Amino acid sequence: MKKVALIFGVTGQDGSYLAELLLKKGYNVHGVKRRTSIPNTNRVDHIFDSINFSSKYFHLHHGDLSDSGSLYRIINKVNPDEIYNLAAQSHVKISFQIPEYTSDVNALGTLRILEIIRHYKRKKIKFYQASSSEMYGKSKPPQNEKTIFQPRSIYAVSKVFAYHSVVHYREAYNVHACNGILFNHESPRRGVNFVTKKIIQGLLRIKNKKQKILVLGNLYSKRDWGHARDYVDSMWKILNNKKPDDYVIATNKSYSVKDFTDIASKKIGFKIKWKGKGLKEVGVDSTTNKTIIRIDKKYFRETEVDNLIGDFKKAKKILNWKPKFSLNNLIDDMIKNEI
Ligand code: NAP
Ligand code: F7E
Repeated sequence: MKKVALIFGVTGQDGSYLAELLLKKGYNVHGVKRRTSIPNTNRVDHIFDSINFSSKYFHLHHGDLSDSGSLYRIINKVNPDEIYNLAAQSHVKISFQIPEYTSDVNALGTLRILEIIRHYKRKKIKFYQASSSEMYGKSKPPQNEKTIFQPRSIYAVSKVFAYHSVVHYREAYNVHACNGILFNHESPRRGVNFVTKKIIQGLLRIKNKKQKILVLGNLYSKRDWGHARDYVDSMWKILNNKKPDDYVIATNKSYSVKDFTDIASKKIGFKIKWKGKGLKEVGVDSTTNKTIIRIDKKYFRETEVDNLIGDFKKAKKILNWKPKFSLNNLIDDMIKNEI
């Protein structure tokens, strides 16, 4: 009998890679998409006519994390062995503008699924929760499973609620529930308003004379950036380890937004010279002497997470997981696909 997996957030970056991975492993994969006014399935459409997987084992259902009835209906219909909750309002900056919606989906949405699993009678369902390095906020790097959470946004606060709900349902009701505390991970499928994709897309458009300038926010925050392909692999390993537990998934290397911009621009064929300070800092292309990068305060956050470096020793030891992609490989992959 094929194992059945249900992915909330299947239309997102991670959901689409996870669906491919589980199909390759022989799962019957069900995904939940929310209603949008224009199609939101472009990251998974290829699965339906791929020669690598059999699309007869891939199914989509309409549902929404803010709608308990839809969650109950889908779980009851699909009767899954494993649920991966990757659905979220995942943009940190936007969570400052829509805090209530972000909390409803990210925090209560997770609780809604856990509550259904707790009362589910037909089988024991394993549950994976997409927790985030943003939860560490102000805590100094390197961060591991024992580091305290000091969230700096409602996005992070909502993820801390979800994290603790998972631990609580595991301890109080013996649910096989796990948190993957994933540090930033990117890919060609990354949303266009996250900084890595914005930088690569922007610089390539400038190179091709389709855009004049790339406007960024804080260049000095540091992130531990991995590749989404590596990270979805960890999700499956976390959920399929005998003992349910929580794991940090990261590369243990950290770069600033400025470092990322420098590496990507070199690969794309620019030689950037930085001039000025603060909001007046600009990136000038030395070949043409034109300013191609400037800073705008609208992209800064009210409170920033300054430095994230994940210590993934526990995942390495217990799950035998480690990242395959370096930052260089990640940027190459993103540039190649963007072209
Ligand atoms: P993403 O590309 O933004 O995908 C989020 C998914 O959630 C999309 O499928 C989205 O649907 C869906 N969604 C949003 N609101 C929903 C709702 N109300 N009901 C049902 N589905 C909803 O995010 P990602 O980068 O793949 O990240 C996956 C998960 O990991 C998220 O929970 C994120 O917070 C978390 N995380 C991400 C990172 C990272 O660096 N990528 C790191 C740590 C944790 P649409 O396609 O319709 O928008
Ligand atoms: O910002 C700075 C910004 O939006 C990274 C999500 O997947 O990872 C992601 O959250 C850094 C921040 O990702 C711009 O201030 C500068 O310091 O790409 P980002 P994020 O906020 O780290 C975590 C782990 C998640 O869980 C989230 O779901 O880049 N930055 N200039 C900018 N950021 C954006 N978006 N746009 C800029 O123009």
